[in-house]
Amino acid sequence: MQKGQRRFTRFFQTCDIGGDNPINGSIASGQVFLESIPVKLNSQRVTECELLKTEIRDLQEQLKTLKATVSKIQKAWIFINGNSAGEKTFQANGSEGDFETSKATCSQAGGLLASPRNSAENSAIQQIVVRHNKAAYIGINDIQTEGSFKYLSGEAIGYSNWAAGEPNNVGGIEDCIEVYPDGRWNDKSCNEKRLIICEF
Ligand SMILES: [Ca+2]
Ligand SMILES: [Ca+2]
Repeated sequence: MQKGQRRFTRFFQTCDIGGDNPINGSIASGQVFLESIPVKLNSQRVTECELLKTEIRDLQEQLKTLKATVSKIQKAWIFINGNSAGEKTFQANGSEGDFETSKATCSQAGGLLASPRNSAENSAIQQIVVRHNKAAYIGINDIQTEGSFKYLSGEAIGYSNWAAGEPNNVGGIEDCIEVYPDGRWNDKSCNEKRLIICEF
């Protein structure tokens, strides 16, 4: 998008658009209200200004097409094996691993081990667990301080969905969390083999 950004900058300079112009706010959404621009320029700059307007319109068209294409690919991708909740997409490719392997696998794929922050996200994870008929680790643990469950970022959790009687830290070694097919959580040893679900 750098090329496009340079065009916008040139457009604003050429067409005398100030930094505090109200149309600035609409650029982020990919729309510029070209017709509302007050133009009091010499003819050469007006010509260049018009040219830039055309180029920006072309870019807007390209952006629209690109967005539509990305949206289709995203839907197809989710259809194959994933689920979405809000901004997140959850994916599993059927591979399994212990907690560290799961974490590394998702990280290598450019994502994060699934870390549900609300019931919608937990439900999306649950559906994948059901589909694969295999419990999965999530990106939450109390490895650092017993009983203090945190996300991989170190942030304390604000949402949980424990099964009855959990977390119980059986044998003093249950510091990771698995999600059951009913969506409930159980604290579990980090060394079991579980379905790997990543979020993107
Ligand atoms: Ca524990
Ligand atoms: Ca447990």
